[in-house]
Amino acid sequence: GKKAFIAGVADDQGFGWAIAKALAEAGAEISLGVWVPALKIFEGSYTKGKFDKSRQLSNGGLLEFTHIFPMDAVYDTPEGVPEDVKSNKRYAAAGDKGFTVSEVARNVESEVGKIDLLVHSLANGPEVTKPLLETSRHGYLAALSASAYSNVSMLQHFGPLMNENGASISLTYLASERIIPGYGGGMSSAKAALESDTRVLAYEAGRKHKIRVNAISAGPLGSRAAKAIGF
Ligand code: ZID
Repeated sequence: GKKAFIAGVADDQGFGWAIAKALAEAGAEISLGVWVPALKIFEGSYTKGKFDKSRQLSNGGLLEFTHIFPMDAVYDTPEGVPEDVKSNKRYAAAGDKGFTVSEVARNVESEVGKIDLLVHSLANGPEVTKPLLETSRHGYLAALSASAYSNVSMLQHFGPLMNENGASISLTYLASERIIPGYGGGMSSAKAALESDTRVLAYEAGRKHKIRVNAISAGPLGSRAAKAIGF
């Protein structure tokens, strides 16, 4: 069967979860990258059976995750992690195998092996509720880092461990090309970057790794992220 790695699942409400379920229905083996600050709650809810209803598959089985890796997609290498993050309780608890994109890729390679499907289902924009006109440089760059560069980094580090004919997918939003008030903080800019990068990475990673790179412009879903911005 195919092996999938999905970054950006922290409950059973979002696109990442729905994609995990669809891929499991199709027979894939699923591993997750869970944002470090959300990891403990996710694992707690998972073991306590809070997701059992949404884990049900049509064959009567339950959605299983082969591996769950702590991850923070705004960091690429351990050298790039600031001291205050390193010493943060939740980050320190993530273990010594690391949570940066390069470390997660290495951990996936040694614990899961080569993968066929790479899913980027994550975004973050600390100033998303502010209009672009009022967004700070810091907020703007944070949105681009978490929501767009994270995809570049994932392809950079996971590309070499993907099987030929594999595919990567990310989730974008129409606010990249049309004005949608409320999608602020540089999130519209981040999605525009994500879409442009998708074309360039499809060209580059297509040649380098023989994989496809795509993005889906999603419709509305009442995920945690969407509720946070009142959509
Ligand atoms: P989600 O909260 O389930 O997933 C986002 C995940 O990202 C969470 O699990 C976070 O823990 C994780 N995360 C945040 N920062 C980091 C980090 N630094 N490292 C690792 N993980 C991190 O929400 P979701 O399912 O809505 O989001 C998944 C993807 O779908 C994101 O790229 C969204 O931008 C995208 N998307 C969602 C929607 C929506 O409606 N939920 C829409 C379009 C795209 C959309 O906004 N009309 C109005 C709005 C929309 C569509 C139509």
